[in-house]
Amino acid sequence: MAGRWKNPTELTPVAGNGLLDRRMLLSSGMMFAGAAAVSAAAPTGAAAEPLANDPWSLTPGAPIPPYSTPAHPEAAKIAHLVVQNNGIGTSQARTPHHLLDGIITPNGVHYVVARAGAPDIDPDKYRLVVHGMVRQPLEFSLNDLMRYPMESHVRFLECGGNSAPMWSKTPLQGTVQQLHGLLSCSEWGGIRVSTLLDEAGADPGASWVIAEGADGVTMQRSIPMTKIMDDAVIAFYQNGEPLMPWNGYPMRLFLPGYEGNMNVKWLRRLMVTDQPVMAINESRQYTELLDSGKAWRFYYPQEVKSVITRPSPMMTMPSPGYYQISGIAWSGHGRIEKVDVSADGGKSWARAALQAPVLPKALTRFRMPWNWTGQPAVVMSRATDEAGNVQPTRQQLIAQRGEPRNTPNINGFPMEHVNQISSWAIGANGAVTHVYV
Ligand SMILES: Nc1nc2c(c(=O)[nH]1)N[C@H]1C(S)=C(S)[C@@H](COP(=O)(O)O)O[C@H]1N2
Ligand SMILES: [Mo]
Repeated sequence: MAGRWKNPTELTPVAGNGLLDRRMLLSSGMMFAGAAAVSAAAPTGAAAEPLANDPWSLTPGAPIPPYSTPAHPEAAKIAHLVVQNNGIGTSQARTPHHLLDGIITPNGVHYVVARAGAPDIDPDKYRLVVHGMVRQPLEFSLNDLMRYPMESHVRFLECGGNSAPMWSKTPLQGTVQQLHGLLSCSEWGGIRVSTLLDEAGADPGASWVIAEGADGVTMQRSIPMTKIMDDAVIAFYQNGEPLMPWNGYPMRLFLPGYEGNMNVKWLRRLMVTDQPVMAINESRQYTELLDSGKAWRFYYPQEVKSVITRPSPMMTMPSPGYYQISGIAWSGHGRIEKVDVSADGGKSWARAALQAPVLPKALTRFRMPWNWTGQPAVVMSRATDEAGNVQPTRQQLIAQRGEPRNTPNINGFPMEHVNQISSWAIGANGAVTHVYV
């Protein structure tokens, strides 16, 4: 084995500042050797001595609880970042992407945006109605709906206001959770909305479906009939278990790739109609006020985006040497085609490895081997989706939308659908900060 191992410094870089060929990741032995060769924690003679029995090895362990939760302080760091408004007004919780890996968001840290908290719904009394321009209005109990053909898909969900802190005039310092945490990815299980509309007999002249939630704000959004018939789902399951209370239990609308706000939680009504309802969430909020003074409304897909989750702001790189740059990419237009990574502030780029599965409208994990020399560096990622959309630079987005008008607080939504490239600077001391290049 040892003969095959190479020190990463002997590997040929593929782009500036020490980016290494992604194909290196195919050889795990080499990768591991690389880490060991530069790691301060490389095995020593002393560490290889027989292990002492610590207290946890000397007594029977804890009994299995009915439902497991991360209990150890280290594991419990994986927590929501909650901004609560005493149940009145909008509360938010952000997903800690800087502490996660892979593509699935654990249910307990799925992001939340809720206008009126999570309603305490009795599933036995709960009803969903389908009415409006239909031949036959329908009313369903939860048990009725459970008999319909079910399917599940891994899909991301992202608030239209996610990444809004990136629109600040000066780079706000925060974790990936603070900057990009209104984003999660789950396996959503449920039934096609088209199945119910076919049964109700939707009028061919109908072009919209108004979805309404059962929470205290009676949230409504207008969904184009084309999207409803294409891939809209009424979801009951989230990563295999019933929806979490804050994510819409017992059921929510799920519209793959479309802005989070349209995915109405605690869904109780689908009204088939021929015009949008002009709810506050589509006429005033979740619109872009353009420099012309006009508002850009009814803009749905979440655009192609990516972010490096490790290393990322507020972290410190312990020492120079081998690292794996790791991050997530996603697009509301379909699959991620490629992710390019730069370690020299965008002067040179190289392709990252995309980890399977690469699913449409789902988070995609990318990885890039990197030998950090210890010199200041700026790492960036740029995603391209299968529709050919390329994640814009900050300058390109400003050219399209106009200069940022205000410096938002980290929880504000001054601009929707912000998908510019994120740049993380690594100082000579290893500290990672958010910069604009
Ligand atoms: N009924 C209802 N649906 C809702 C909301 C809400 O407050 N009430 N918030 C919306 C917003 S703004 C977003 S971004 C998503 C968030 O879904 P999540 O909380 O499951 O992540 O739900 C949407 N659906
Ligand atoms: Mo949202």
